[in-house]
Amino acid sequence: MTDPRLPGGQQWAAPGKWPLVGERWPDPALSPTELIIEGCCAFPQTITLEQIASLPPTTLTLDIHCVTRWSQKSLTFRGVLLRDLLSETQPKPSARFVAYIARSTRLHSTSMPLADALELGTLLATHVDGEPISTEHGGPLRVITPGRYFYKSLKWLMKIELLEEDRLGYWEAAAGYHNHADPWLEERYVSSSLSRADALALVTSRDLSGKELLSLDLRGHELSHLQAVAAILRNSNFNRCQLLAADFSHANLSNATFCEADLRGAQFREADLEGASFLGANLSGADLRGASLLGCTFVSGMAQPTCQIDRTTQFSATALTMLSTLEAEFIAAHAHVS
Ligand SMILES: Nc1nc2c(c(=O)[nH]1)N[C@H]1C(S)=C(S)[C@@H](COP(=O)(O)O)O[C@H]1N2
Ligand SMILES: [Mo]
Repeated sequence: MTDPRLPGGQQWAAPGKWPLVGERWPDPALSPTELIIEGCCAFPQTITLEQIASLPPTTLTLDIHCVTRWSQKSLTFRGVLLRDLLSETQPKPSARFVAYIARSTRLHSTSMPLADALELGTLLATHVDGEPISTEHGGPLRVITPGRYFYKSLKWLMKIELLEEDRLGYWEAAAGYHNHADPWLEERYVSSSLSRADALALVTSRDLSGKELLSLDLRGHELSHLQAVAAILRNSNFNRCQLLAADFSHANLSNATFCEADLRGAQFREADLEGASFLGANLSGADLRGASLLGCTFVSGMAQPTCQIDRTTQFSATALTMLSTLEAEFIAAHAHVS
């Protein structure tokens, strides 16, 4: 049975357990009390949080969908509509994009077409479920962009810039996250710039170490002993592959799928496996110590069975805290956890 509220490839996170993703903390050296609005508008402004609090509030209840495949049901955000804040500044007709910049050390950012941001009902939120948004989750002011993956909802909003031309955000530029980001269209990543023929040639060489190959589709290939140390293979599809003793140590496999793959003796030490799926895979003898497992799936697929693990499959105890209770209990019961 599919849940009509859940976009494809997502799973519900445990109720009340809202995961933390991306930056954990704002830059303490930058002041959190003001919001700057500038760029293509008649009246650039600096507004205090107090002024924002005195504007008519809007509440919005929505499900959030992270690109790493977890969703969280029914969070109620309160704040002011982007539309209401911007009307004061009188955006010029040339303002076609909006960029949000965070009060963080890397000046984290994201952007989108201004028309989309307004139409989606973007909210600059101060509260969630009746409480001020916590600092880790982006308080005192965070962007909430309904209808997009959650990376379009920037934490610790410091500046709104109205732009004539788009400027790719942090994740969009650094990690290949899709710039449109509609979860109902599964717009997670842009594809690798490699042609399929070039990608297959690389795969035939069995050595992907250090290569960057987003969204590679390798379904069903015989790839035993593949060397993929520190390779960047986000969103790649390894379903039903033979990957005996393959080495993915330190690789970035965020959102990769390994459904029904033969991964006996495979190495995943220190790999980034956020949002990866191992349904129906054989992980006997595999080593996942030190891997990051937030939103990773091992148990209870609709179509695929639970993965096979045993006492020769190794996990770090700390990694289990990143999993849902169901997943963590399953691993603790069957694998070697140290
Ligand atoms: N400033 C800032 N905002 C950010 C990010 C970030 O790294 N820095 N990550 C984005 C991503 S990828 C997600 S999924 C959500 C996570 O928000 P949460 O930690 O409140 O769940 O924040 C988004 N906004
Ligand atoms: Mo995300």
